[in-house]
Amino acid sequence: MSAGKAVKTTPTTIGQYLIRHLEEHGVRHVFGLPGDYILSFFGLLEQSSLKTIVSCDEQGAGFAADAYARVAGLSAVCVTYGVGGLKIVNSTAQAYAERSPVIVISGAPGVREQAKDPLLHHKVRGFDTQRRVFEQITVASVVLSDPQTAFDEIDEAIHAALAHKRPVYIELPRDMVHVAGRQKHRRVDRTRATDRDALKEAVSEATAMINAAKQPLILASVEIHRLGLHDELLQFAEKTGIPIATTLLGKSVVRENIPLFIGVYEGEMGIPATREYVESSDCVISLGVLNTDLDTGLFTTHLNRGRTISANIDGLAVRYHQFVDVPLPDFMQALLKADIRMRSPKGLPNPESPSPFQARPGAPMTVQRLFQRINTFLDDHTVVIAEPGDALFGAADLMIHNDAEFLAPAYYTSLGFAVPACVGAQLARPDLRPLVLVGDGAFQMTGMELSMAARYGLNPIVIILDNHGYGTERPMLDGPFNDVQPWAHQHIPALLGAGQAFIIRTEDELDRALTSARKYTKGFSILSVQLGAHDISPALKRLTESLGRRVAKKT
Ligand SMILES: Cc1ncc(C[n+]2csc(CCOP(=O)(O)OP(=O)(O)O)c2C)c(N)n1
Ligand SMILES: [Mg+2]
Repeated sequence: MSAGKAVKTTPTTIGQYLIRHLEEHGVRHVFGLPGDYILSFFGLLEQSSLKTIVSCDEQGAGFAADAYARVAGLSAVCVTYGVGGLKIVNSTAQAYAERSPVIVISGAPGVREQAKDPLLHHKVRGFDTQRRVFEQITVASVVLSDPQTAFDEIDEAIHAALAHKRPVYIELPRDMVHVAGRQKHRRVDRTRATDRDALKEAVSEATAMINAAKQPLILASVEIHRLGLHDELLQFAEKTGIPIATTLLGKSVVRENIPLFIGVYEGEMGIPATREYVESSDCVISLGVLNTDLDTGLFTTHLNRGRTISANIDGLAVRYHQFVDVPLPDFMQALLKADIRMRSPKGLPNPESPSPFQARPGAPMTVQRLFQRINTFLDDHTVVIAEPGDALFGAADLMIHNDAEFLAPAYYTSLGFAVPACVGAQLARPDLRPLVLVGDGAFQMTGMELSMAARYGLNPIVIILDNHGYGTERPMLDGPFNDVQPWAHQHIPALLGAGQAFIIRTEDELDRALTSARKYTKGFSILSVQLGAHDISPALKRLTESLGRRVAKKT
């Protein structure tokens, strides 16, 4: 703890002002790892209502913060200069790409220390090198080197994170933490106002198109989640009887056990019945969808702009008619009030609902059986966190019980996310128990961040899909570079002084381990599921088969 004074109700110093604004925006935890350039700010955090969550490595803190922001709407990660800051470039890049509002706070040498451009430790090129890196991967990057402007800059940065749903960078030179700032000026609101006439016309065109359609369909994704429009989405579907599909990145933007949910649409990677229904729709109402390679099953989707209403944070189009200054939330609200006829579609595709699972004693585990069993294990209090790799492809077919209970970096796809993310997710939503699905390769990157779960009393269930290497890469090009050093996962609890672990080879062992994990709530459970090196999920199989067919057609 620093020897500073207790935080006053009226913030006076730059450090206090920053903390107070995080608190006011509902942030309760700050993830990070200290170093001398940020140490006094950590001292200040100790005196506030914010709880610091210290990771083993900065990247772990970055991923935990990313998950926290996805669940709670805003988060903060706090690191030292250079060696810390540059380690969270990857997690911040992911937060940028997938619209997750993380506030990156980095310490820095003091303004006075920087004056003669000395070679201080952790400096790379110039003292502004780190900020210039972050400028590329954030929507605002500020250095609080001037007490006259620091408060305004903090306001602007937090506002930008919330407005754009993307990360921002705040650099705090260490001699500025306890310096009093100036009374802030009024922030100029630069958000563009909604064009009411354009909104009216867009809704009227959309309404006419939907009402004339034989088989309208809602395709919803990640931006609906980031804007917190889950309730509006569900109300719209239920009021009109229009079925909903989601994309992988937007999985769980609506709860998946409602009759109107028809599955995850991901081109040839997805379930054929869902794909056929979506592609035969004469009016696709696409809400918050990003057309990424993975979300389109490597661009195997077939959607026609002439049959689409497409609403995004960055723009709106009804067929080929583009509208400006019609924000997605306003469009959704207006659609909800529009005169759209109710229908009751029959024969909707029914994504796999969890059928009873009978373990076959002694039967070796397969990826397909693993996911079938997990599907029966999920309940209303589970948040599924899936790591890129076959864990993510397989998880697409799981049935998620409530909205916003599935997290995955399904666009940027950085490995190493899932384990630290479960810490962020559970701290943001203590009522949920994380179920982590992670490959053995990815687990070697950040699995030791389970140390955070041990330290802060969290109880995720971590299922390691141990297929002895980089399984997703083997069908593309195999070689010894896809093997990983086998890890004895059963020894992790002894190492970390917490939790329990199981090595699972058969279906009945999986059953027993899951039952035990459900009951064991005082710490983490690791279930290391031993799989064949070439065994892959049905989703990945569908994709590789369809790609294979295409290659065959061309040759
Ligand atoms: C940080 C990072 N490094 C490398 C990759 C490339 N990559 C994609 S999948 C994959 C294999 C992952 O192996 P594992 O975690 O065991 O999952 P599996 O493919 O076996 O299901 C790799 C290395 C990546 N996506 N992210
Ligand atoms: Mg693997």
